[in-house]
Amino acid sequence: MDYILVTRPALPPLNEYVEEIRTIWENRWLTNSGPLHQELNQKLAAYLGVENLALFANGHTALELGIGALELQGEVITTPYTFASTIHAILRNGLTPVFCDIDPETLTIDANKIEALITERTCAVLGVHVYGTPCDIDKIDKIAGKHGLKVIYDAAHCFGERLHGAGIGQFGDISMFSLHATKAFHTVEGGALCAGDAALTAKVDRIKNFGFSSEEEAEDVGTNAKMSEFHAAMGLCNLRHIDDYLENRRRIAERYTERLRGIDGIGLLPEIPGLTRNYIYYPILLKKPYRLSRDELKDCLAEQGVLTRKYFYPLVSRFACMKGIDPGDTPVAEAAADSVLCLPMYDTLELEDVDRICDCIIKHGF
Ligand code: T4K
Repeated sequence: MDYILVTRPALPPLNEYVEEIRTIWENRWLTNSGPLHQELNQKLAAYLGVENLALFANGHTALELGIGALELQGEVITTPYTFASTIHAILRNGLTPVFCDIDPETLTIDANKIEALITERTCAVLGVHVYGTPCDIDKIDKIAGKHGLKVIYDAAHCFGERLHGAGIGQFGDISMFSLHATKAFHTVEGGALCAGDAALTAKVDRIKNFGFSSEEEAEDVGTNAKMSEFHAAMGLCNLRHIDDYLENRRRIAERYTERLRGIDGIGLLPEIPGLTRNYIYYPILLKKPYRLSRDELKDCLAEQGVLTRKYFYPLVSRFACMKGIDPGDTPVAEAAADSVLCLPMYDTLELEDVDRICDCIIKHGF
């Protein structure tokens, strides 16, 4: 059977990539902030609508090192409804995650529940714009301003999104984009960190290169998290096609929405005024009167050759490695984790396949 996977990486024509990497052979510059890296850095900052951007080997290290550069201590209020990376980035900086429940509509951190969790140890709020839906940025800003907290956004899912015309990476003290193969735009593996301030960007750029500020001085304790020229070349090629990739995703998402909207028992992502979405994932949330459980629907689709994913089940706060960390009181997040199913979504998915998937969901659910 030919399986439809939950996602497939977008790829430029092979000859275009070969052409792009030709210069690597010509100048023998393979990594360490080479010319392709620099070109991509500058083009991505313009595309994303941000002033300060640093590229990394992957999204996780961008977030982990970005948090490290803020030199925080204590507790970070965050969401359990996310990929493992978000919470690992907190823990690996010696900080304690404090889990806040999520909003039932947007599935992002519930800004109305943040203040009750603030203690004298709280240093930051880390929100995840999950599935590309922005957190309640204004409310989080106000709370952070009132209590002197840093604001960190995991924008792993948000490449290219704009909110009322502003690049989504502009919000918070730092924001991280994942440029992983499974994202709307990718550099195979890669990540980008946007910071409100140029000095912080210079600092994370040093940290990703052993803290070097010159050939003879390391100003910060660093690591190696640099993006290579081959990865940057893939980014430059994909950037030429990004508008087509996003347009295809929009058409596919619209078809799903056309078929599934208004069906009692199938919840869809909310429409957010002023948001240009990138349609990175297409999650549905099942509830009564839908007849099948989420797991039953997953199995049923798999029998038809359609592979879906339970992003994000279980909650990160339930992983074995979180032993000793308070999982908090997050019933809305628990319910979302138990009912969500991410349907196949990638730029080359055929509309006939979307129809087949929707037929199967509707036929078996009522
Ligand atoms: N924060 C959040 C909120 C995130 O969601 C993520 C990553 C991060 C931080 C960290 O960013 P990165 O360090 O990854 O840049 C995938 C991705 O690896 C991960 O990037 C993503 N989020 C997460 C939600 O999903 P897995 O373990 O589910 O991937 P995997 O290998 O099972 O692939 C998913 C599907 O994609 C498979 O069905 C097959 C298909 N696939 C995958 C790859 C890699 C392909 O067809 N070709 C491929 O090359 O984590």
